[in-house]
Amino acid sequence: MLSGMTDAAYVASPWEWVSNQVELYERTGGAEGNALLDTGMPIIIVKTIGAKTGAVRKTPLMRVEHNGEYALVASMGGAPKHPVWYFNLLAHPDAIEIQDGPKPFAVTIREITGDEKAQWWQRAVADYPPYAEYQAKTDRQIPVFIAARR
Ligand code: F42
Repeated sequence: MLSGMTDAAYVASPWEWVSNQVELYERTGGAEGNALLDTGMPIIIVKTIGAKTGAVRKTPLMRVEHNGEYALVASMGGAPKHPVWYFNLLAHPDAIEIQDGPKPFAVTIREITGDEKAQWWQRAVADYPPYAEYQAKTDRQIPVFIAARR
């Protein structure tokens, strides 16, 4: 566990289907609750620290993995605004953990742009095709971060 994450309290997502998924995933070490609803498509859990509250937040995202790195796609279903966790990542980049299986691990993160983003975007859409629809339905550029194990 990283310092800074030890003392902060966990505050669950106000979206019940999301907080339920996190609870099931953590309780079973990723054996259950590891896919998006009934799609069977795999997810990971990303822990961030709230930009304003300092609370621990846990956000399921689609699993887009390549050579041990993960793309974190701030799509939120193509909503007009970035999800709040995007700002949490920027505010506390040194306190991020990913869970992809039984145990969480600490990661470094960086937001990507240009050719690198284009390449990862292809991977993201290959793993989860609705990302393309989400980008088409919003005016904002959907941010993508790369997370790498520390
Ligand atoms: N969302 C994605 O963006 N991309 C994905 O690939 C994705 C996949 C996915 C798979 C399974 C699943 O269950 C959910 C999935 N989601 C995916 C949804 C994702 O988990 C998030 O729920 C969604 O992106 C919305 O994120 P959000 O951070 O905006 O969450 C809102 C609902 C939320 O939790 N709001 C809290 C609240 O109380 O209203 C605040 C949370 C927070 O971090 N607050 C901060 C703080 O300091 O504590 C700052 C508050 C502020 O106002 O700045």
